[in-house]
Amino acid sequence: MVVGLNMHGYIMDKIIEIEKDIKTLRTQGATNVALATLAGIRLGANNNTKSVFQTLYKVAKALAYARPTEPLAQNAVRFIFQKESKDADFYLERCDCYEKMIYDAKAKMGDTGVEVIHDGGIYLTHCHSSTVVSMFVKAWKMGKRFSVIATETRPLYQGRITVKELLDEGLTNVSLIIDDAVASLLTVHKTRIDAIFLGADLLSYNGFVNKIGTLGICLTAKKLKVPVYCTSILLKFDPRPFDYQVIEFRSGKEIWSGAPKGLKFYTPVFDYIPYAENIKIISEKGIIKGSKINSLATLLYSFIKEKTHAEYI
Ligand code: RUB
Repeated sequence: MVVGLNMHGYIMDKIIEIEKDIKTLRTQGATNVALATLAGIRLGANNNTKSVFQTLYKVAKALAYARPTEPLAQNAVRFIFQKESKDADFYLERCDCYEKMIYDAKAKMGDTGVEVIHDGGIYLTHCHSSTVVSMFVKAWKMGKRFSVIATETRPLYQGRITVKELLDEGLTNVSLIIDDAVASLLTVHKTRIDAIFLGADLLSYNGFVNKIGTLGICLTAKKLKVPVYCTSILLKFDPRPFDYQVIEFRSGKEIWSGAPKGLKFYTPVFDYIPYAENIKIISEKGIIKGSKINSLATLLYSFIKEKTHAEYI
């Protein structure tokens, strides 16, 4: 929690609001969480505090760890706080630099991604990934004509955000299905789903993390040999061995706000999906297999493996 910081009240309030938006999912998706974290650090940097480093580091950690499986935001903390400075401008520059890294990587990845989107294709997606949406939009603007089927993604219906954004951008063949229809769609109409495009919150050595429901989709796709593209920049790499303990559980009220008293819920919001033959990662380094993630990510972004300056003090 962002509390007890030496800051002007209104700046503190704005940072608390950013944190709340991340926790309540008003700000959702790995990229948006990382950008919100940068926005919070920038606000703090404009606060004229005496203890610049300590204050900004606390803000950054609170926002980047508001949701546990967001290495894109957490790697921002590693990158920005490698060095201690009394100058707030230093941290503003580091924020700009990290944001540019995100956008450059996304642009490169988008160029690669559109190559596997073809005229007449029928593609499935799950939840709301800004990365997947921008890839579809880019391909559409290039003149490719294809269909997208999105799951509604219970309990918070992020699939509705996906279809609205695609329709707003002019895509004409967009459908929404309930999550439970995926297996039947892939089985009964399997020849008609050309590929599945998914986002990722976290990339690990052996698998990736994405919205609950992704594992079921991937297992069905594996059985039916449907290609799965996990679209993710390598800045989402977390070098630690994946630990199921980090999977976030949320309030049962998100499933049923008026539930009968005493009802219990099981509420993980993310799945961990081991890499399989049919899963490839669309990244800023091209289309790669999961086994290449570790070497490529740490070569490209060596700071991911290093301790931040703050971890030493
Ligand atoms: C969002 C989700 C997205 C990834 C990738 O879950 O699982 O697929 O975060 O998003 P939630 P992006 O709604 O719980 O945040 O491609 O925008 O980084």
